[in-house]
Amino acid sequence: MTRPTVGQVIAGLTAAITLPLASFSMMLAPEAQLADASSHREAPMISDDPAADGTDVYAFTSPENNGTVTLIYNTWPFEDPFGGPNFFRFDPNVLYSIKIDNNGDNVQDISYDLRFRTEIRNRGTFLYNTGPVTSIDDPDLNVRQFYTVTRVDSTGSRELIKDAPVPPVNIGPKSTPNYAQVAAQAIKPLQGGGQVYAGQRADPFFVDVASLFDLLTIRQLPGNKGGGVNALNGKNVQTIALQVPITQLTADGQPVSGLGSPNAVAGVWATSSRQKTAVLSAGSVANTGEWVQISRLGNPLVNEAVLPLKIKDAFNAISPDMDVAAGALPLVQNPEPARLLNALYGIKVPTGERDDLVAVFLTGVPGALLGLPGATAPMNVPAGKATASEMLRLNMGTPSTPIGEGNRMGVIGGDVRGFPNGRRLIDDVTDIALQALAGVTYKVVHPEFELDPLASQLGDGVDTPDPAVPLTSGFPYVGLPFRGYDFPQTGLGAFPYIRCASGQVYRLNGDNSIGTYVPDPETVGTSPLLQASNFVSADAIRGICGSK
Ligand SMILES: [Ca+2]
Ligand SMILES: [Ca+2]
Ligand SMILES: [Ca+2]
Ligand SMILES: [Ca+2]
Repeated sequence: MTRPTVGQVIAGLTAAITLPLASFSMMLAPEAQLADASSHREAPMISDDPAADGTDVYAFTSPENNGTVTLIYNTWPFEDPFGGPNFFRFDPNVLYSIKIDNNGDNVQDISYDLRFRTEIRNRGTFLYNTGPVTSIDDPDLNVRQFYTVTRVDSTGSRELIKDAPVPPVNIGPKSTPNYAQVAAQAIKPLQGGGQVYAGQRADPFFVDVASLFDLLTIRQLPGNKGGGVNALNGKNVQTIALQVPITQLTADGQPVSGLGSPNAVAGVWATSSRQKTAVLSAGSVANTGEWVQISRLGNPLVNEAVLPLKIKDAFNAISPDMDVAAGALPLVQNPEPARLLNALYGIKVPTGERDDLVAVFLTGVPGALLGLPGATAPMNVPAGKATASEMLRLNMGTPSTPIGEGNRMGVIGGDVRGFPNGRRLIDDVTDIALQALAGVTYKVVHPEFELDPLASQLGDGVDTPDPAVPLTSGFPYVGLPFRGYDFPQTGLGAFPYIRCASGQVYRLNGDNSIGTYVPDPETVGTSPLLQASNFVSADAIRGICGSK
């Protein structure tokens, strides 16, 4: 791995700073990325390389497997469910890594590295699958991916699994008729304990990107009463999920005895890297040389919410221990988006240096501040020196949250099992960030601060992952992918028929009202039939069908 020196990074930044910044409206643009989809397309360079673009990182104590932590790294922002004949996949030329700092010095101690390869059974066809794929090793799956997980630490590197299968993408009723079953077969045990899954899933993130990107518009102010549109509805991602024993993550190899245990806090971030040189020739590309990090993601929203364009690409290339030298600290201490909240909505934001945001994003939050039991409870401040460096920090002594439970506002909602203590799939990091920027976390550190009444009501009006693809109660927890066949969503007008809850089929009128009864549904043939599915809720169907 080539690590740029601090000098190189600063030289690059200085060069970038000299770029002209024209008008005020142009200067608003980076700030308006305040609530970008977590890390979907957050920086100019990586937004041209979606296979490597990390969208979200999650780290939480596992709901059903005590003594383990689940680490999730998603890539491929805004991935459509359809996409044949060459469907979305992991890039065999990318090194995907999930990294851990377990002793609070901001330097990685463990890296879980994944490399993928693609295998094609029959090159004489254009088909991805030559028949229904009903099991993970179904011979009808023509284009297959396999991967290796390697754990790297100070003692060397060790393969935890080799040639683990990636499930097919979720294509449609003919190609992938029993998708959930096939996907479940792709969950594989890791040597030494734990398990892994790598494959397409529904993007569990939720955010009203379309609105927030329109100069931070909140559709229904102040944002805590719904009314947002989830831009990730109907979008998939490529998910890498690892579930590993806590004893393999702690510095001393011992279990974590509780929140106050000195080995409890793990810093987590994920990276994508490509080899230094790609040589193009007709019909092929040869990659050689050292690995260069091109995507980095720990906390959601930092590179998009806090960092300006001049530093975004460099931030993706450096490791957390270089953050202060790269100038990230003052940017977090005095974040532009907070000023934007003031300028656009008149919210009275804190004016002092934001030590609260430094704790949330860079150093961890002391448990004493939150009134956690035991004066030494660190919440998610690592033992040793908690110097500023951006990573997700999880206290591995945190009791797990069963899927379907927990407060989406995490710590500021009184639920210390959630963000910024690691990050669960349900954590509404957009609303948390908006409220934190407006001063809710500042008030915790500075009780004398007079909080604007609007601050704790801010949000984007989208509160949960898409309920059409529910989180799974077991590993890997991320919902099954949207099915390509059901997209694009062309509106109900594309459906001449509807199947109501009774199971009976009716004609659907042009104005989406229910029409005449179809006594023999066979006559519908292959006409599109509107029914409760991944993207039409049972409620919507009931709304049209009434009592039928
Ligand atoms: Ca990203
Ligand atoms: Ca370390
Ligand atoms: Ca088959
Ligand atoms: Ca939200």
